[in-house]
Amino acid sequence: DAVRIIGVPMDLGASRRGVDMGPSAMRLADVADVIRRLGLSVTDEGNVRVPDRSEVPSSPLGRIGAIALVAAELAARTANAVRHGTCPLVIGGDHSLSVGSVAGTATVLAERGERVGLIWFDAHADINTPDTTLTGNVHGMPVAHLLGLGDERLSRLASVTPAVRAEHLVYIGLRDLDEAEKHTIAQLGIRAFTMRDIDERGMRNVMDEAMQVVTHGTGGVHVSLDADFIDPREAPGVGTPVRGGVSLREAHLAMEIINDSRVMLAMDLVEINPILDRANATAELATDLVASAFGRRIL
Ligand code: DIR
Ligand code: MN
Ligand code: MN
Ligand code: MN
Repeated sequence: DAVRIIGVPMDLGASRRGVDMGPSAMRLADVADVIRRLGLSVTDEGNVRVPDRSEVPSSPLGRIGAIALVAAELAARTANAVRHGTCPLVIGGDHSLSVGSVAGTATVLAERGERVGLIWFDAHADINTPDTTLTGNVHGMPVAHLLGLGDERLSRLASVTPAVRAEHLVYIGLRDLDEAEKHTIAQLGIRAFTMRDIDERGMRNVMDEAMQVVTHGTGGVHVSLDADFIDPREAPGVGTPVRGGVSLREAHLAMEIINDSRVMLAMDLVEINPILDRANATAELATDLVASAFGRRIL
């Protein structure tokens, strides 16, 4: 079993600065060695090249072109890793990068006549389009584009459109949505587990049902984890903290269940913001979560 780390030091999809330092924070937390100690062979491919803010338009929507170019490069790198039977671990970077990573996984599965399942761990649904967004921030839009909506520069990065079908997507951890996003989720019939579902039913039940959704009729699963999924008391160093998130143990249990299932083809770990962190606590916590997803066991 092999893992390829791909860094995406990008914050072009965000208005607040800082998540471009996420890949450095994860490397300082020794993410490669931590995975290696699980007995996996790990290569760090370094970073995808991201233009500086000074090189791109200053309006959030004006940056879509630059984000699309970064995402296309990331899609190619992700696809290459998956095609070779290795698991890409994409460390970000704002969540807009996932239009590229998930497109890469979807492209390889399409070559095999299969579709990708997607688990989106996030406080947010990230399902705005340039028409519905209230902020202009592209990190609030990757899911819409993976479903084939929005701007064609972001929605056509995979060899199949949409990259992901609504019935193969599941959300876990939602607690902060815009009205238009709630409407889109209902209209498309997307399976969404909010914090209330986790509170009422427990993470084990939620994950069992989620795994059924993303494995039914798919050839494998892409896991996209926004660090704001975890409660900001434990993970303060994230792009957009929202109170009332999952506990550290709930997050580990979710990762352990993913590892048990053996279906994960690729993983994104995004939205780490060292500027808001206590020392490097959030990247260290995220590194531990990655370890659980790649097979670390307590006993
Ligand atoms: C909001 C916030 N829905 C937006 N989204 C965030 O900007 O579209 N996503 N923070 O991570
Ligand atoms: Mn989020
Ligand atoms: Mn975000
Ligand atoms: Mn997100």
